[in-house]
Amino acid sequence: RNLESDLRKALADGSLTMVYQPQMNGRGSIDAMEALVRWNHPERGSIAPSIFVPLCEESGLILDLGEFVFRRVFQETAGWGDIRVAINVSALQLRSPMFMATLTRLVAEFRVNPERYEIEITETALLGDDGITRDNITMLKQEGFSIALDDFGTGYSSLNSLKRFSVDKIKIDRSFVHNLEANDEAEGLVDAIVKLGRALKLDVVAEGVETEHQRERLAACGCNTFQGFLVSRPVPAEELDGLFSGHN
Ligand code: G
Ligand code: G
Ligand code: MN
Ligand code: NA
Repeated sequence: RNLESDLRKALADGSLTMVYQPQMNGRGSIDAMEALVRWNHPERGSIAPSIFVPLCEESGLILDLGEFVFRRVFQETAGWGDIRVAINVSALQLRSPMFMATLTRLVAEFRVNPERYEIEITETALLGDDGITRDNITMLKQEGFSIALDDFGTGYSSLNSLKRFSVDKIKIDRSFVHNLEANDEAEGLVDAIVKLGRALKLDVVAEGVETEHQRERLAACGCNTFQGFLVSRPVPAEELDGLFSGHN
């Protein structure tokens, strides 16, 4: 059967869920949680977002998926006190003229404070540099959301676009972190990214940190905020509620 029609159903029937992965800072406390969508297919089991997010983009379902994600994340995290939450947004979603209207409606419906939410975009989103994307990012910032650039270093964003779009945070792609095990060149690259981030006054987070050795090498480069299996796998909201509910 067709995955696309299954996906349409999944958007309605509850088999899509969110999990949350912490970003831990140098003081050992949690700076933010990244929300990640999961699909537990009734027959095929778990299907990776790297499969079904692109499928949503090709089949016109990406705005529905995007709305599902905002709605569910706001619902699940509204009571988390002042902890920050990062939400991934597809480049196609950002290119929609309806994007901000939908988001503003959900912010009002769930009474969340946009300053607690960080929108993760990929470098691809900045590449096209079309007017609608630019307006959406400007409006996101005006509403109080912050912007994180995901998978940093794998795309083609110019230094110019980091400034022009008022990016707040860059996330060092996990391929660089992975290579820290293997070679010195990787460490040079990470070091350069951290310096770049500092020069532009951006927060820098390393992704995919799995080992103590990687954490040490990152710290040596001046990067002290980490996301990855070393800190925690992504977990469902139910497992986190106790952690944050006293935060208010
Ligand atoms: O969680 P995982 O590593 O499997 O995610 C794979 C990819 O799917 C990542 O690049 C991530 O950015 C993307 N992704 C995860 N959750 C979401 C989401 O809620 N919305 C969008 N657009 N992409 C997501
Ligand atoms: O591209 P993005 O950063 O949005 O996606 C994060 C993805 O990376 C998630 O699917 C998450 O499950 C996965 N992930 C999180 N921590 C680690 C890790 O330490 N190692 C690896 N290989 N993947 C990770
Ligand atoms: Mn991300
Ligand atoms: Na990433």
